[in-house]
Amino acid sequence: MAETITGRVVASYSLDCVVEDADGGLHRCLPRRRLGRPYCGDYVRFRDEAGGKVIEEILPRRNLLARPNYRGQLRPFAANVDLLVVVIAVQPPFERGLIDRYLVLAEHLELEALIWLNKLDLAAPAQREALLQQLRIYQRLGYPVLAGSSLTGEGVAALKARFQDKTGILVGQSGVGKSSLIQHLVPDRALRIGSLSEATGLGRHTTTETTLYHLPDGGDLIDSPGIRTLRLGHLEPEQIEHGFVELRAFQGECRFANCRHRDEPGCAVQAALQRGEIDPLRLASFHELLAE
Ligand SMILES: Nc1nc2c(ncn2[C@@H]2O[C@H](COP(=O)(O)OP(=O)(O)OP(=O)(O)O)[C@@H](O)[C@H]2O)c(=O)[nH]1
Ligand SMILES: [Mg+2]
Ligand SMILES: [Zn+2]
Repeated sequence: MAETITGRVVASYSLDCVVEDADGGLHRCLPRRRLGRPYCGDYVRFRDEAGGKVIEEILPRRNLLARPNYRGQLRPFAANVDLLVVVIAVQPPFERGLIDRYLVLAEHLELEALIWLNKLDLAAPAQREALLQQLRIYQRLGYPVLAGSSLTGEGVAALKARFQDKTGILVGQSGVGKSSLIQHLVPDRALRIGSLSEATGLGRHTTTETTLYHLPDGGDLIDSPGIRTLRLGHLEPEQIEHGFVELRAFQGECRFANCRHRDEPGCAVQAALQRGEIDPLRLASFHELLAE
């Protein structure tokens, strides 16, 4: 029997997927029936058999990202992601609540997260300063905040550098410039799609659901059409609380074990808020997420 080869799923279609081996070779593979579905980003072992290439094993995943389908059910689409880039822009204006939501997701999935403020070319110096000031809270919490423009390319090199040895995805509301940014990060995107179509033998017009691209200077990016609708599935209050890094420090400090940090007596979080140690907008986001 042929040896198994280790590779990574770089494109997934409805039935089969494309696996890339260590030398960059692309292989169209079908999973063994009992295996379940491999997703883009999965590391797998496959075997070249007479009838075709067959995935024998999906190696343990670090995480699995899901998004809702047209019926609102969560469906996985990407595995083994390290970095979540939250894209916001000068225009359309951003809401801090949405940023917080993405950061809770990142903490829940144990992803590194960073914030990229795009379309900086549209802001005069004073407005730039004001916007970055609004985002300073995230830097204080430990999330890198980068800014630039996918139109002029300003700042993009610093963003690229963050992908080194990582698999990242971009999320953010419609119109912030995710697709434009991907053009910068993966300039040979069309070439990649071409060779993937060749590997599947399905022709150039097959729509991949999800694709993993290599950045020229290192690192990978997983892109998927519906990625922007990435959202929190059902999370328990404890999980939401865990997603706010500044609240973790107070775990077990409130008088009541199930304290939601509103107006309960002996609340350590409210006390920290009074001392100015907790940002009121962050606490408001926390309460908003709890209420859903
Ligand atoms: N001025 C300026 N315009 C930009 C920049 N980046 C993108 N745009 C424009 O903003 C619009 C939206 O950009 P897209 O890249 O399509 O945004 P998107 O996030 O992919 O949007 P969806 O696919 O709907 O989620 C386009 O008209 C872009 O040309 C930028 O850095 N500066
Ligand atoms: Mg887009
Ligand atoms: Zn409390």
